[in-house]
Amino acid sequence: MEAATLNSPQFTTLHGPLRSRRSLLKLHSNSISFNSPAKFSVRASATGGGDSAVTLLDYGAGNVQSIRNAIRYLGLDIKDVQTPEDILNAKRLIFPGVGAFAAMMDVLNRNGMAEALHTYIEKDRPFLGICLGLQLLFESSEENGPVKGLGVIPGVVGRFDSSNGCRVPHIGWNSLKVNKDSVILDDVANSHVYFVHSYRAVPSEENEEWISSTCNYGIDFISSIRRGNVHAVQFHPEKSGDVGLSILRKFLLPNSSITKKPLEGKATKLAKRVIACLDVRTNDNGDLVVTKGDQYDVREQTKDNEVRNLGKPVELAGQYYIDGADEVSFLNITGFRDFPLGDLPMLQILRYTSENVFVPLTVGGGIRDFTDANGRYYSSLEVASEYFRSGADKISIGSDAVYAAEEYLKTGIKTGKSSLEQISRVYGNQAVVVSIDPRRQYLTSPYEVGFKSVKVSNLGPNGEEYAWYQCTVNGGREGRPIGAYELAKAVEELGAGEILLNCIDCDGQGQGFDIDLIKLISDAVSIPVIASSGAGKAEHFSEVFSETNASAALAAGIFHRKEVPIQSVKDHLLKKGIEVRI
Ligand code: 1PR
Repeated sequence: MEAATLNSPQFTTLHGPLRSRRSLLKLHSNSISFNSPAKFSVRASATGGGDSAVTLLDYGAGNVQSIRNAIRYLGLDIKDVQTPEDILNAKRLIFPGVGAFAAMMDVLNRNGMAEALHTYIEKDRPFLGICLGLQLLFESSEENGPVKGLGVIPGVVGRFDSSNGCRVPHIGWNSLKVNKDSVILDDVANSHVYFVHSYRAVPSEENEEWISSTCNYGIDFISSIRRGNVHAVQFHPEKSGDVGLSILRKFLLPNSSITKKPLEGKATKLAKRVIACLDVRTNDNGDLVVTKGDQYDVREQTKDNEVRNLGKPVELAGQYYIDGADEVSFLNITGFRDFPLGDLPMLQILRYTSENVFVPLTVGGGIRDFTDANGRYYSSLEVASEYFRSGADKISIGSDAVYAAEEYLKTGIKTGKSSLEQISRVYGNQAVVVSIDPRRQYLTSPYEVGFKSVKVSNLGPNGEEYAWYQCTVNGGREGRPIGAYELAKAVEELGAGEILLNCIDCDGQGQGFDIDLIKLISDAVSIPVIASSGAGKAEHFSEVFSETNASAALAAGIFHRKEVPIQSVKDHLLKKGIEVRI
């Protein structure tokens, strides 16, 4: 096992395979104060690994931090593949394919890894491919192609079709139909697991003998394959909570004496997600705290006007994972003025959170090109890469996406140079969220402005019947000449994979989501939309899912103030017949 490098001696006990998620997180939060940057030190990135080591093929194109964390959580060392021989000599090989298919095959072919992988798999050596690590086994992929794969399994990997009403990318917790003795999926039948992808392989007579489970998203697609010791999954076990850890444990520790209760669930389809959001910023003492605004004002209405402090970021994120959050989002809300790579504690918060939280983590704030005081230039891609390396699964872009959309709408030209375009090209659009911060502007007539407006459900202060939603930048400080509708459509074209739709008017008010706004945007785009701002009770979640096409709902204040537990929200949704992950 890798020695942890945190200063705190208690921390070294946290990664044993025998601890439950609950006890582990309890220990974690009791032992370290996450407000104090001085208590952090950076963990070594790769381990040497002895005989018990798991060999990991990381070809350098994306975020594989999550799978590293999951392997270490299960108590195993990691040996990184350096040469094709490392593949051939592996005792147990994991290939977490990330990025784009063509780029991946190019790297694997150039450095001889593709051939070694083919040989390893043909010899029936223990293999687990994840996501692209499943797709590469097929004959070819249509992603930027056709591009040839390893050709071990008959079939072509194609794109999901959004014309049948399914949002692409397929993001979220969907159910598995396990249809043969799959070994690693034996204990998790009918559970939700986390998918994030736009391309998929479909079952056919030719590949039928390989298929161990399927999933439905508009069509039946292959969610896992197994033949002998060769396994591959389209979903992300390292992001699928206890169910995912159980799958990894079965592959990595097949002879483990730990008997775990089967985690069988009642999943039937893509679940609606409940997301906990942590707005993070430095308070007046220099500590990074979770804060929460009222209509984006995060300062207390007291004489000292101090920043509202609702807790420690890593502890709260860990708690929300235990409580059943389907995702956790961190928004570095002063990122627009502070350079995030100078903000090491934010990166450390991500690192420590991702060691123990096995659901997707999104981070936003300050993702843009930046030149520091010494004249050193950092591209937005570098900023995003640092976030991914620190454990983020998705990054969220706010202000910079507004500027990119304005430019695109003005010229009609995709320059490929905006942060949004660059990051989605390298990491895939499923890894890029655009966070919109609109403010409602009432109108007496829908023709008063050149932006898309709605007939509002509640009249404006002067009896206005219409409103448009003006986008803002810099944490709501500056209104821009673009509406939320126009922005959403533009960023979808520029490569956003998901939209986080806030509403400044509703933020922190507890009066419910802005249904008019969420309906407008979720009907306008074919990528998933996360409804945000205004949740005050469980009924607000069922309302937003019943009345709009939102794929997920996010809340902050009610969870931080412990007014409504995440589980109560989910129980309520289940009672209303809305499928959620349990
Ligand atoms: O512009 O790329 O640097 O990103 C900045 C990010 O920080 C954006 O995503 C922006 O939404 C966020 N942000 C900036 N200032 C604030 C602020 O509050 N002063 N927070 C802020 C936005 C809104 C939600 C909130 C929901 C739910 N926070 O994330 O969590 O409204 O709250 P509720 O359930 O309590 O109503 P860039």
